Amino acid sequence: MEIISARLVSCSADLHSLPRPHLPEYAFVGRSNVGKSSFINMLTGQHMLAKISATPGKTQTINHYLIESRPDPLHRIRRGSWYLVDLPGYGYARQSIQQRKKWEQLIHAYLQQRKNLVYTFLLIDSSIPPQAIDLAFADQLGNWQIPFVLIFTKTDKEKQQLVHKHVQAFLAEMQARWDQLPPHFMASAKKKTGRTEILDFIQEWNTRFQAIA
Ligand SMILES: Nc1nc2c(ncn2[C@@H]2O[C@H](COP(=O)(O)OP(=O)(O)O)[C@@H](O)[C@H]2O)c(=O)[nH]1
Ligand SMILES: [Mg+2]
Repeated sequence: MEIISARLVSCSADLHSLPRPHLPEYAFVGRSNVGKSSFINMLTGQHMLAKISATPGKTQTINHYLIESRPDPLHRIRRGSWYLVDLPGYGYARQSIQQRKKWEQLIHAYLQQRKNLVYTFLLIDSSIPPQAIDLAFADQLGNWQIPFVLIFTKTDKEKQQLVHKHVQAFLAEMQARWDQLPPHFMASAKKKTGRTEILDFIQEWNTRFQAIA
């Protein structure tokens, strides 16, 4: 897939103000500081699109980016549009209980109700061992039967052996709970890896979305 353009089209603080659900949509979620903004910038090839925040846990809105793409540079006609959604991060330590409750209500309602949500991408930091809060969130997605994919971020940050160990440990924890493992990707925003695989995945599901719409 080739990205033609990407722009922020809406920031919603509640479900009533979300854009019309007519395009395939992919949501990105993860612990605050997991590298989500960096990843979104890398994926779209626009380095200023999502803010790489010095003060994490601030944004509490559901941000919709309208992406225009084509399967490859040779396809001049077969353009497609889809939404990339940046969800506010969880697990920010300095968040009040009230803020956390508000986050939960908004995100849970969005994930369970959004009709055009094709896949949710759950970002996991590969530079640290499995975190209980990430496993709990993955379990919750599974319980709600929301299709999701794992993206292991920051794969450049530690020695490859250690990264591998963390990823395998996370997958083993998942396997102990679920019959099937979700698909997973490895990515580094710094080294710009994982981009092609994830864009191809989205391309494939965009085609399926068009087939049923
Ligand atoms: N080494 C490395 N650091 C990264 C990578 N992606 C993000 N970071 C760093 O991790 C921190 C949090 O990144 P950010 O994208 O703001 O995370 P967010 O809070 O999940 O949106 C920043 O200091 C980034 O520079 C990566 O692929 N490799
Ligand atoms: Mg961010």
